[in-house]
Amino acid sequence: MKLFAAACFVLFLNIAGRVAEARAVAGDVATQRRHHRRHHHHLPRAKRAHKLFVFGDDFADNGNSASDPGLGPVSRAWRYPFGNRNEAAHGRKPTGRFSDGLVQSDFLAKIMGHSESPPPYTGDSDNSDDGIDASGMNFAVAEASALEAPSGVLKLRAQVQQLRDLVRDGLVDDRDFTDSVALVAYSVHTQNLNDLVAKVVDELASVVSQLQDLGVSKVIVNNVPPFGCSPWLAKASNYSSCDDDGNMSSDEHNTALRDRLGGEEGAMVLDVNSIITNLVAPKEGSVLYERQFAERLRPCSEAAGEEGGYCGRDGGYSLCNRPEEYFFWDMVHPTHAGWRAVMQLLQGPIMAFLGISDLEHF
Ligand SMILES: *[C@@H]1O[C@H](CO)[C@@H](O)[C@H](O)[C@H]1NC(C)=O
Ligand SMILES: CC(=O)N[C@H]1CO[C@H](CO)[C@@H](O)[C@@H]1O
Repeated sequence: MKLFAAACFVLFLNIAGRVAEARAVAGDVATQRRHHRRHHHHLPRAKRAHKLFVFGDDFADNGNSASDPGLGPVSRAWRYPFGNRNEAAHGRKPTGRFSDGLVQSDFLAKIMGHSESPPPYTGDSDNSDDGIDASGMNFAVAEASALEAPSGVLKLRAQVQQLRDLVRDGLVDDRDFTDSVALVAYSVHTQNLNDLVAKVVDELASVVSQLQDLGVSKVIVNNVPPFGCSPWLAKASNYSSCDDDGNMSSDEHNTALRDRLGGEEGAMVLDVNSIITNLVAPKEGSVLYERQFAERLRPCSEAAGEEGGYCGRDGGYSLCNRPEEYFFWDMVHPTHAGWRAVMQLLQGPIMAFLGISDLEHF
């Protein structure tokens, strides 16, 4: 039976009200787990080779964006000081990740028992007749949008189409989707002009159903971070407080996303917003969060020096000495340490949703 047919079957059972359901809510994280898909979902202990398919933007991109320095800031993740904390595996070189080291998709892969994110779609020359990498594939690309971009490309949809094309070409088949996981890491700052939030959330929901129709078992969808707490907006207060208007537009998106996907079969809205809020604007006396980062709103690297400078432009930025003490790497992206902390705090709910029982340490 084709997997998408199975998905429809489960949906039918759901309508008939005969599917056992267990709902786990951890903090503000709406997690939902069905006890039954086609069989009990317990991952084998020894080797978890379940594939991860990654979609989204800078939060998850591990090398899909263009590296040409002539493109300016867009390609900065391919230049020093990006990646300067990378482990020897990457030769301490930039990899196109928007961080001093790893990004969210890497830490999700670690939770699943892989060493880092599956390879980038554009960087994978091993798409031979043997199919794709055993860990899956990363389609996320920096600056991806949900709706029509100026270039006329539906970015998230186009990423899903890339996976669909691999299926069509026989490089990905049903076996690759067995117990597979998709991450949809969309983090764009949208304001609710002309129902934009509703349109974006509709598109995200559509992307989730497209992935489920392809046969992906479980889909994790990020909610958006508190934009008002990004250095970009916190700069106005010399990095001493968050901007309420910025936060409010995040909250609008996240409320709409939760209303739309909160109870969806096989989907989980990952509450990165609460975790980041706790880490960068901890409530007074919240020892657990206050101790995590010495610098919560100030970025490790920011524009300095020459006009038009930015992190990644020669002579155009300042760089901190201890990135591990900073939550933010640059004006919008977390550091390696920032992502690690976020994903450690979300590890429990993710394990519950994916049915993983072995705790990975990272
Ligand atoms: C901003 O904050 C830093 C560190 O707290 C301080 O050294 C600096 O003087 C402040 N700048 C302004 C303009 O207030
Ligand atoms: C951490 C923080 O500053 N949160 C604020 C973000 O904005 C909303 C809406 O204005 C406030 O309620 C939060 O306190």
